[in-house]
Amino acid sequence: MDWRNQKVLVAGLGRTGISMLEFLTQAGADIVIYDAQPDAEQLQSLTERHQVAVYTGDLATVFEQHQFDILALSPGISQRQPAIVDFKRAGGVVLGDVAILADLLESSNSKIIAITGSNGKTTTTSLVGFLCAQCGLDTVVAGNIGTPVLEAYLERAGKAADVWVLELSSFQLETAPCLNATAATVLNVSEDHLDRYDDFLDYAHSKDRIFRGQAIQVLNADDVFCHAMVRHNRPVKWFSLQHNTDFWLNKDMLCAGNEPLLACDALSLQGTHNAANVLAAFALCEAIGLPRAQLLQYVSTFKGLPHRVEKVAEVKGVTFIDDSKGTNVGATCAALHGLDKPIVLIAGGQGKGQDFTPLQAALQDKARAVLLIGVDGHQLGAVLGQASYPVEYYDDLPHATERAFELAHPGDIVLLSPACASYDMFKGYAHRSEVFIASVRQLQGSVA
Ligand code: UMA
Ligand code: ADP
Repeated sequence: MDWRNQKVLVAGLGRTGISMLEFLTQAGADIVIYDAQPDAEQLQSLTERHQVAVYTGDLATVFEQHQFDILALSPGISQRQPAIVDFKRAGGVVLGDVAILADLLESSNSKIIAITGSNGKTTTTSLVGFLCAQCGLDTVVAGNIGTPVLEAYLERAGKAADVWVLELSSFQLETAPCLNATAATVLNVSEDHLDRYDDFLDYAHSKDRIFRGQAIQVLNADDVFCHAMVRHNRPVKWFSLQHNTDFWLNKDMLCAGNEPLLACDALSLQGTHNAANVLAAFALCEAIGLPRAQLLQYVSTFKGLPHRVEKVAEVKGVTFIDDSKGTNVGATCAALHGLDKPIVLIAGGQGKGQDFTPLQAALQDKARAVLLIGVDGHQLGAVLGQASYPVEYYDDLPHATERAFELAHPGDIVLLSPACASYDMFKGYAHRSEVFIASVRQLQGSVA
């Protein structure tokens, strides 16, 4: 795409917005910036590097004052707000950073592996990136995982990569009309971000956009939404924790059809949900031509990521596990399912409009107690009804952690897996982990 003299409004001054600004400036676009509430630090670093008009406050006013051809939108901003709906209705084009990258890579020989899903995106993206790099490919890992795709593109300074491994959120997919990945997956679909979508189906539909183009589809045979996403006349590779399919889990053995690949014990990654992530990673890597023998050689050396069902400490026989990245109901259910000891669960935070009901069954016969925090803690507690285990509410995480230790018996697990976002009480999920781990360390000190 020729950006020269295009009038572009870059909306959002987070990492994505800055990367779009940097790229579009180099590409010769005529840029104006918008952010509803930029912080002082963002503004200072921007004005040090760019001479560009910055608008804040009401987006509709900016559209009234200027004419734009294109709105380059950050993923945190919903394009369903009336000002953007009107802009599109008047013929304006809305694009995100992933669409810009897709256009840049269109005529290159680089492969793209695209990964979305409600849960397991970061783990699978990291694993696929690791396997590609170990197999000798010049690999870029970017997207929702943390590094905006255009930041990664600019860092390469024009050097083509063999493969781009992209973690894509539903927000990023909304503004990516056609990615044309080489291989793409929807790992699973469970409720999340319902504060931004009309309903569950609307959210699922945004994930399906990852298959636009000609991508080989890698789909979860255990997920009803994935079945609805099959494109005809296109290769599909299925993975499953239940059924004999292209890549599946047969008891404790990862298999490809009838061929045993690897025992789960050989993996550093724990839990059946991670077996699903590994199977999907195999399917994606093979889809771009990586040899199975090499994948098998490297997969067991991949270490998991922090804050995802990660053991923190054992104190007087009680194991503390940090799953702060369990930010929706599906993730917390998967974490509970994968642990086979009595559990004191610490949960709660911002519920994002989710239905908490599936937690009831997941906690049945497993919960020693449930301790709830955060703005939607009471809403979560309400669905547990007349539970056979104590359900208590706390104003902060350190007190909940202390109480969890009191309630746990030796041999039990204290699991932080909130099923909620963290922003009501913390700077993010990593900060929530920090507070949890500090509380555990304090308990350790007090019993030593
Ligand atoms: N803003 C507005 N108007 C709004 C909302 C936000 O002006 O209505 C402004 C804010 O004031 C802020 C800026 O937008 O200055 C932030 O933009 P952003 O929220 O798009 O954040 P980025 O820093 O660009 O980070 C984004 C992703 N954030 C979101 O999708 C919310 C990051 O995912 C991602 O790592 C990064 O791009 C690089 O691709 C984070 C996330 O929470 C980790 N993702 C969600 C998830 O994983 O569940 C989808
Ligand atoms: P995402 O990037 O999609 O949030 P992560 O890989 O960061 O996913 O994992 C977040 C949490 O989701 C984990 O801590 C775990 O509780 C849960 N999880 C991971 N993989 C899966 C999966 N395949 N199915 C269900 N839950 C999962």
